[in-house]
Amino acid sequence: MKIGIVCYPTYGGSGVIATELGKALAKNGHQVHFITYQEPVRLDSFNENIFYHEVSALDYPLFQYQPYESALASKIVDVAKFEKLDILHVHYAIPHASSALMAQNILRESGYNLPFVTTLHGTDITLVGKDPGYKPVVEYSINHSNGITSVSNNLREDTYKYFNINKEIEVIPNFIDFARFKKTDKDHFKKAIAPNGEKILIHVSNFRKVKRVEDVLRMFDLVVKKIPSKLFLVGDGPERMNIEMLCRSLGNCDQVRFLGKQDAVEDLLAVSDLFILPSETESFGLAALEAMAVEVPVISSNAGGLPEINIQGKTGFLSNVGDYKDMAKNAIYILEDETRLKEFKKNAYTHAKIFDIKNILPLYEAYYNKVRSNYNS
Ligand code: GMT
Repeated sequence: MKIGIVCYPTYGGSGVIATELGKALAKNGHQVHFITYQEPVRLDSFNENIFYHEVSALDYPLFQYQPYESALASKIVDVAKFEKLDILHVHYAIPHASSALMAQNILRESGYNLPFVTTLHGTDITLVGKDPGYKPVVEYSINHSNGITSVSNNLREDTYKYFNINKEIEVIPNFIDFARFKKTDKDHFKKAIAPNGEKILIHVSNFRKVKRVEDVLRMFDLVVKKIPSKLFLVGDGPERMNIEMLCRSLGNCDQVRFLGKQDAVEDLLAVSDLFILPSETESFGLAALEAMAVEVPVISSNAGGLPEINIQGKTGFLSNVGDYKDMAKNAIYILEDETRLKEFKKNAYTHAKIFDIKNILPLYEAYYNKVRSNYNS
């Protein structure tokens, strides 16, 4: 198949999933065309089946905002016609689904049929999409997608709850490439940062409000009083400064390392004992799944789709949003007993295996075939 993929190319779960999916499809013999405003960050190796088409939105003094949606639709039309795409897969509804719909209508006028699949990732529904400033367009373009997938059952339910959707939404969960996310021996590194055998807790996110990074610091403050430990904060974003201030006022900065954006997250996970994700909402929680693949149990909130990947009392624990005291209690329970910690690590890995890309890729391929045959009949 010749597949076009539209996504956000920067750091972020939806772009990561779109890029890794494209890479896996290309390995499986499909021709994949990424259509984005910048080369996706995870598109880091050459494959003869992968092509990249840059969307450039013309700047003009009249524009306060560049009309990216029109530039993207025009680029899709151009790539579809020239490369003879069979299907288009857009990740994150805003504005990708409406650009895809516009491109499809333009192409139809010249006799070219291009079905498209929209994958809903989370904030395109739960935060931004349902805002009245976007809702009518989001709802319309989801309803006019030829296929709709969501990354968790919870997000599927939320989409039906917040929007008037008249189509079936297929759940295809996010996935892990175990060739990259696997436990490796980084003992020398662990000894350097935790010379006295301290436990390592880790949080990875884009430091937006929705991630509640302050709860990570507050729960860590309780944990470190009972269990000698260190905290890695990986990522960057709007809340970073507030979090640094909080760390200073709690007086635990000596135990906390702000590591900024990191490409090789798997190396940091390899030395970690516990992953912390206390988000306000989280459609899936790919970062937590990546940790589990590297045998790191998870302490999370019970928001959104998190209970679908973090299993209470088995792969970790879930608490109500904001209940950092309960999170600390659960973290101490796991960390204070080596045998228990080992058991949680093993369970985390076993559960992550369900989401192996080898299991999920065929679901996307079958779904593309179904959408194509429905569209052409
Ligand atoms: O978490 C973010 O703020 C980034 C966002 C994105 O679109 O990149 O992540 C969403 O999509 C990921 C991939 O499907 C999911 O794993 C995240 O749970 C989801 N984030 C939220 O729902 C907050």
